[in-house]
Amino acid sequence: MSTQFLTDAKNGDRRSLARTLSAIENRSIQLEQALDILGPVPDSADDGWQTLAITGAPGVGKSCLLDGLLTAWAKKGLRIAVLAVDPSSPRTGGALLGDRVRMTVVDDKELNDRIYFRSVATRKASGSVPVIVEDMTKILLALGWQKVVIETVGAGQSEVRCAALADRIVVVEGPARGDGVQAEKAGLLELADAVLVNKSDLPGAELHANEIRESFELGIGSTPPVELTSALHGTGVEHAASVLLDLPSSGRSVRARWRERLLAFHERKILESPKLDELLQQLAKGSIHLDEAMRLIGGFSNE
Ligand SMILES: Nc1nc2c(ncn2[C@@H]2O[C@H](COP(=O)(O)OP(=O)(O)O)[C@@H](O)[C@H]2O)c(=O)[nH]1
Ligand SMILES: [Mg+2]
Repeated sequence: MSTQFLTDAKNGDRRSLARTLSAIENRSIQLEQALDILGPVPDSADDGWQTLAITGAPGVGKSCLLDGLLTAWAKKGLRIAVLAVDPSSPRTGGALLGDRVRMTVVDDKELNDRIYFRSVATRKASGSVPVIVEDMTKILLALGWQKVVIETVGAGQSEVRCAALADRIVVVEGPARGDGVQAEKAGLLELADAVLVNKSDLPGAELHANEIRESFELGIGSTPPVELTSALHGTGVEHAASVLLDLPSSGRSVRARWRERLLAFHERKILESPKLDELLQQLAKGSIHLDEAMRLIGGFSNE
């Protein structure tokens, strides 16, 4: 396969960038192969973040909010790429199209050379979505995008793992629905370096922000910033943009994040093992046990 598109992507051609990401998405090239041509993934230049996840339930306003945040960051001169991950929708419809439609910044002639938007069609993805998203993120950083933002819904293991790839995690919430902070939500909040309670133009937003602050105070460790925003009216969005840009990693989230990354790493080893098919066959026949299968996959220490 010709790798001219990699060279063109490196020279700033957006269509070639799209093609590069598609090749990563459908596994027709390996990350290492691409990085040989693109050059290495740079280390973070300062102690700020290179990757940020925006996560939360569908419909809370992640995409609208992200549009406002990107506008504020692009105005500061930052070059930012977005990967919008949506498990439920084919590329031609549903929320994926919705995510792109919300990104008015992409159509802003003053700012759009600093923004790149890409959706990840997870239904089409062959392989583990967090692995694909991780590789795409590395490609974007290697190509000189200063920051990569991953938008992902905060339900389901695969989506939480996509979020856990990022240096910082922002959880977006909506106004109170009268059920307080449920255990399921608490699990996601455990990963949060900041919480944005969006739709502050609707009743119950302030109440929910307080419920979240209280639930953090009951837990151990530091309380991350909890900010109110209205993406619809732009209220609080610029403030949130500056809070997020300088956001430190909350000590509490670090362990939770590494737990997710460890699990993802483990999964990657299994899914990418050349022995996987054969081992699944043997497991199905009952000729080996799970622990033997794990041992045969290898790559795990303590053997
Ligand atoms: N009232 C109100 N509606 C909002 C706000 N932000 C987003 N929405 C609406 O919420 C819906 C879902 O927004 P979207 O950004 O697609 O949510 P996502 O699924 O979390 O990405 C859309 O109809 C938005 O117009 C807000 O601040 N206030
Ligand atoms: Mg969205």
